[in-house]
Amino acid sequence: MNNIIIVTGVTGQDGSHMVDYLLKNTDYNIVGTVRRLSVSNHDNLKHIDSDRFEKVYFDLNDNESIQNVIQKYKPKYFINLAAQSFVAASWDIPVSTWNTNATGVLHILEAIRKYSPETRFYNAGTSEEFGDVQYSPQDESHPLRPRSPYGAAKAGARHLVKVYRDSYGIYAVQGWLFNHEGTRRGEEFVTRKISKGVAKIHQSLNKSQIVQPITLGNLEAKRDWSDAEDFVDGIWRMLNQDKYRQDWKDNGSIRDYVISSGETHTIREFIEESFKCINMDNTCIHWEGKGTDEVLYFMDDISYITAVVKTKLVTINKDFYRPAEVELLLGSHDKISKELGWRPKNSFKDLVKKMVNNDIFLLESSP
Ligand code: NAP
Ligand code: G4F
Repeated sequence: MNNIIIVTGVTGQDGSHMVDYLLKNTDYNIVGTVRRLSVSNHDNLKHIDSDRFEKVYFDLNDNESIQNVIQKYKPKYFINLAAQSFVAASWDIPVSTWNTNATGVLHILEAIRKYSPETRFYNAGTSEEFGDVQYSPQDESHPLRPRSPYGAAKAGARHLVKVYRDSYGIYAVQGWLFNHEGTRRGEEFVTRKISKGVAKIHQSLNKSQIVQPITLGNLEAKRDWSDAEDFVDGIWRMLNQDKYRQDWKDNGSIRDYVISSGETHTIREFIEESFKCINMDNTCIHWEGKGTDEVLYFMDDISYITAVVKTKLVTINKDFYRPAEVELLLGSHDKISKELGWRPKNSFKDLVKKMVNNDIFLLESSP
């Protein structure tokens, strides 16, 4: 078997962090898969300068490409981080979401079975599979109750991963990863939308320009947010349970694990924490109204004219509400901590600060 790891989705947040992690912590050669797009989106890879890294074209909706890379490289590990990952879009493009996130995984499993059965396979599972949650914190025993086509496709993939593991003895795992964010997060996801919006507001206020409010949907949903850079190590541990588990010799059955921070926060809290990063706390920002009429204002005390100027910072648009919502996510990382020694490192506050500061830096350094 080759000294090769295939990582899919390397233009994305997790895929690019995984490449960084593997180049730093292992001696493997990394083959990263990319899609052919009219406009290149390789920004998350531009810092990589290593002769151990190469890119190949691959598409989860093209079974030929899946078979070709697995037959050609027969990798030691195949880490599938590619997906249609945006939950909100999964109602608009349900069939391609299913094809990419479920059928694509089945094609990978089949290709591994046929051409490279010793390959260890990781598929990116999600807390969205828990969906309409029954208890908190959610752990590995929580039932799968998805609320979106995205969650349903990931749950379908999970069943397939288990079927191939049980039927053919393939080392195939799928973690339940709770939300993880960072400076490489796509701009449609709520955390990045907020951090970028706050950075723009900061710039506008500094330049005495008109402030563009951030327009959002449901502020009451709760998410268990972590730093994406922490999570790739947890994935690597899941792929190497023989090295980490004390009970491996007595019970070598491969297990799927939850990775989470163990804390939950509303979208509203993320917003308030983000504004604190630009020195706007609850003494000068103020929520008014209810539901879709709710607005967050900046109350600027202009003492020389003894007036308070109210500037809109956040408004609500019902278009950003979803047909069905996952109201609460809170994960238990007890099992992976105990069995594989993984623990979260970066706190919620540090994550928010890192994201807002990065977006301020990007804005200030752009021409
Ligand atoms: P992301 O930033 O959206 O990256 C997704 C990657 O998948 C991109 O490189 C994208 O390529 C690629 N991709 C999309 N469709 C593809 C297709 N048909 N064939 C091949 N590649 C395709 O997502 P992420 O946040 O890094 O998430 C990584 C994985 O973890 C995903 O499977 C996601 O569903 C899952 N997950 C994420 C979280 C989270 O909070 N981030 C939590 C749980 C699970 P392009 O750049 O060409 O679009
Ligand atoms: O940032 P989000 O789009 O992430 P979501 O839906 O939780 O999914 C992310 O985490 C999953 C793990 O649990 C991953 F599997 C998935 O791939 C992805 O990485 O939305 C978070 C919350 C939702 O409750 C949404 O309704 O934010 C709420 N929200 C409120 N306003 C908004 C907005 N979400 C987005 N994207 N945009 C808004 O304007």
